[in-house]
Parts: sequence; structure tokens; C-alpha cells
Amino acid sequence: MALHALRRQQRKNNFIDLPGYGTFINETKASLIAADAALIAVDAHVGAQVTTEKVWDFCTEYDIPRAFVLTWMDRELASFERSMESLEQVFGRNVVPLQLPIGSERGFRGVIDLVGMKAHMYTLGGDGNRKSSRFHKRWKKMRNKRMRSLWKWSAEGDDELMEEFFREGTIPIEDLIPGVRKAIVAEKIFPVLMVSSTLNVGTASLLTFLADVFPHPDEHAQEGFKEPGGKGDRVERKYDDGQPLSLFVFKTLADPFAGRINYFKVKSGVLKNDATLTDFTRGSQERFQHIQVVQGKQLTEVGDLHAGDIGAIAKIERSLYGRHAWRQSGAAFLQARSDS
Ligand SMILES: Nc1nc2c(ncn2[C@@H]2O[C@H](COP(=O)(O)OP(=O)(O)OP(=O)(O)O)[C@@H](O)[C@H]2O)c(=O)[nH]1
Ligand SMILES: [Mg+2]
Repeated sequence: MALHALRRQQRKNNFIDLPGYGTFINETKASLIAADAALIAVDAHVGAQVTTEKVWDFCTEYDIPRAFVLTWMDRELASFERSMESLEQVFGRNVVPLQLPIGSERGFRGVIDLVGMKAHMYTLGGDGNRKSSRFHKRWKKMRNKRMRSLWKWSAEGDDELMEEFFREGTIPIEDLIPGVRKAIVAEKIFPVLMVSSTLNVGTASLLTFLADVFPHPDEHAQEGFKEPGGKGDRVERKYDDGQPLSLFVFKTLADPFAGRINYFKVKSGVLKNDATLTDFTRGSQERFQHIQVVQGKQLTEVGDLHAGDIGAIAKIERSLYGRHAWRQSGAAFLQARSDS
């Protein structure tokens, strides 16, 4: 597992990079629980693999919205069409592309944004930012072919939009984006995007997708209990700094230098360094000293962490790991003592 936080356009994305290799698939499952949405990387020259299905099943079990990213688009024999066929065959017709490739294999240069109707071109090995140009008329047919299920699901539950869809056969862009968002959050559709990571093609488009279309933090509510051990009234917590603190530990690692490191996710409120928290599984008190953020291999101490953040804490002798308790009770694992 590797962590990375990225600030872009006044948003912060917390990434948890998990292995796709079969041997480590249990680690992937264990840490996936800290994610609110998943990007499943798929080699564009291979298509869906056994581990792709496993990760999909984990997401279903945890009720996590997900998207596919075709990687290695610049590689020989990489194919958008074949990858789509493979994904549709395994995961069904609700796997829908939001992009089409511009160029193929070594000629892969950018993506056509099917929702926003723009072309985005990239410099090979550049900074990952894009140059946008207009949507060619000749792409329209391809777009219409690919968009049918997207239109259908985006209009679902909205009678007016549904009528328009049946009348016009399309949905206007300004209605489409919120509709697509809703359908992704509700796990009705599973979008497909694409990149070449080594050549940095498609990067800005992917990050913009994450910011605009993937679930927003305020769409996640978490139920828990007011007292340790699943006792007391039920409460709801959101990714909101204004709420009482709750967090849960999703992973404990033994590091040869730093000792035991507990990784946790702040589910609501603000965690201040040095806070004393109640362990809701064991009822004990735990002091959170030297809280840290993780960027790859780098751990940096911080004064506070906010709702939605992922942090780490070393120097607590025992493992705080409490995933099972958290899952069973639905309760936040640790909650501030001052929380009433
Ligand atoms: N040409 C090309 N090479 C790529 C691309 N993505 C990955 N690679 C190559 O594949 C190597 C491994 O990529 P990773 O991103 O570490 O692959 P991974 O699937 O995360 O691997 P694990 O984390 O070990 O499961 C990289 O060092 C690159 O050389 C791509 O889009 N284009
Ligand atoms: Mg990796």
C-alpha cells in the first residue's frame, strides 16, 4: 500500500495505491475499506483479468462506486475496443466509456471527452496538462453509439429528462454531467477512462473526472454508536470538519525502523495532534501523539488532520487495528472523548 495526497483546483484527493498482483490481493481488500471510490487499473493490451474481477467483487461487497482506467494505452497491441469488449463481457453493459482515444499504441496522444464534447491533446512525456480543442463532427456517430446507456442511466429517475431522451435521443450536456455523477455514485454505471502513465497522456482528464464526477465527500454518511462497544444511540457522521471527531484504523504495519505504524482515516471532525481518543472497540484511551501524513515513503508530522484525510501514527505499542469491529457495528472505531 502506498499513500499520496494531491491538491488540485482547490480540492484534495487522497489516493491509496493498492497492489493488483494476486499474492497481495488480501492486502488490497483490507485497505480498500478506507476508500470512498475505486479506480481499477486495467492493462489496455490485456483487458479484464482474474484480479480485476476480485477487486470488482470487493468493491461490490463494500458498496464502493468504481471506474476503470485503461493503462498502458501507448503499448503495442493496446486496444480501446478490445478492452471495452472484455470489460463489458465480464462486468456487463453498464460499463461505459466516458472517453475515446485519439491515436493508438505509440500514436496515443489524447482523449475525446464524450460527456463534455471536447478533445484533449497531450504532449508526450510532458507535464500531464492538456490542450483542449473542439469536438469534430466526424466523432458524433461514435459518440452516439457509445452514449446510449449513459444517457439512459443519467436520465433515470428524472421524468422530464427521460421524456427529452426519448424525444430527442440525447440529453443536453448541462443535464448530463449531474446525471452521470448520480449514476456513478449510485453504482448504476461504471465509467471507463484511459491513460498512458509513462507518457503522461490523459492525466489532467483523469484528475478532472475525479474532481467533477466521482462521489463528493459530503455524499458519504457513516452510521455509528455514541458509546464504545456498539452501545448508546445511533449517530450519523459525515466528512465534515464541524462534526465530532471519528476515525478508524484500517491497517497496522510493522516497520523495521519506525516500529508499529497505524494507518487511519478521519471520518468526521478534526483530529488535533496530542488528542486523547477513546478506542470504541476496547473502551480504552489512546493518545494520538505525532500524527503524520504519508506521501509515498515520506512521513511528515502535522498539527491536525481533517475529515476525509488519511493519517499515520507510530509509537503506539499495540495494534489499533479494528476493521472488523468497525464493519460489524458500523461504528466509527475511535471517537473523541469530548464527543457527546
Ligand atoms: N509504456 C508504458 N509503460 C507503463 C505504463 N504504465 C506502467 N508502465 C510500466 O510498467 C511498470 C510498472 O508499473 P506500475 O504502475 O508500478 O504497475 P503496477 O500494476 O502498479 O504494479 P504493482 O504495484 O507491482 O502491482 C512501470 O515502471 C512502467 O515501466 C504505461 O502507461 N505505458
Ligand atoms: Mg502499483
